[in-house]
Amino acid sequence: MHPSLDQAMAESAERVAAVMHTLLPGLRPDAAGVLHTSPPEAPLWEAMRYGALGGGKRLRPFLVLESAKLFAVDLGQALRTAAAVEFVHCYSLIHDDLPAMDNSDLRRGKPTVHKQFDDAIAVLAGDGLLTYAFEVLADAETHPDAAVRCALVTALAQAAGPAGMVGGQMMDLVAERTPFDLAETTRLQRAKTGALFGFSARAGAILGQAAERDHQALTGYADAMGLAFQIADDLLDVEGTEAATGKPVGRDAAAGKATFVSLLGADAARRRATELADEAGRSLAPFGAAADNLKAVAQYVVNRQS
Ligand code: GRG
Repeated sequence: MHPSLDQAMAESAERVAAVMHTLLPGLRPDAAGVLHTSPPEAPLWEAMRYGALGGGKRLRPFLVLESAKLFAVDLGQALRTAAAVEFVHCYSLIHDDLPAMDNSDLRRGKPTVHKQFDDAIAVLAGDGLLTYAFEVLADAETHPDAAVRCALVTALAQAAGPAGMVGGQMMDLVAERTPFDLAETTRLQRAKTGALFGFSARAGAILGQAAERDHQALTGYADAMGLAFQIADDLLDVEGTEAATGKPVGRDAAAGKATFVSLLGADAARRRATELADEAGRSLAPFGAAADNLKAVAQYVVNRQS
């Protein structure tokens, strides 16, 4: 990775982690302000913390912070938005790992939430993170203008919901028993993975009440970058190792699922990912050098090992 991107991503991850820790404290007072040392709901908060804190590349928060910089958005507002999108991402990983879905034991190099706790707690921890993300966005601390908060909530709901990530996950289940072609696989991945990247890249424009053309430039960037990310993910599933990725590999082929690699072949998939990363960079032309980190991250997602 380019040293300056490496440093920028590490700084962003540290800042977002601090806000996520604050938003997910170990013990919380109840509605009456009483702090119980061992309340019955404690395992839920513990599982939410386990699933959300520690580990992960924190890519989506990085996109939020970099997009926020383009519009001189207040850092505190950007960090809360970044934490919210990471909560949604972590919820999706917790549920995706469940026996009813991918049935994975390892995530981010650690036992998955249902392995560490149990299936029921993992379902609740995912539900808790998902709903809490919207509580964070809807809070006046995220933005003083209620219309901006409402736009954030709407955009994240669209990205995460049936027209976005969850819809993509449904298509993914169908893809296990129906051969998907390239167009169908692209539509699936745009929804399952790309929609949340799209929200993250546009979040700064929403917070900064930017012009429509800026939203469009960032949408174009995220669309190409998200597909490049997914092609790289498919390549890692074939060529990567469990030790480097921190999660099981070889799952797509075992499930008989069409991927960009199975459809295009590894070499053509790699070339396509590189083209898409370049295309993502070109979409950012209106922002000039201010978008250099976003350009660099599009190249990084193609070349990453985890
Ligand atoms: C409601 C039971 C139930 C399940 C829904 C929504 C959902 C499950 C799954 C969403 C789809 C999903 C998990 C997509 C995976 C996208 C992806 C490649 C994730 C890995 O992202 P990285 O590489 O991970 O950014 P880190 O760990 O670095 O954050």
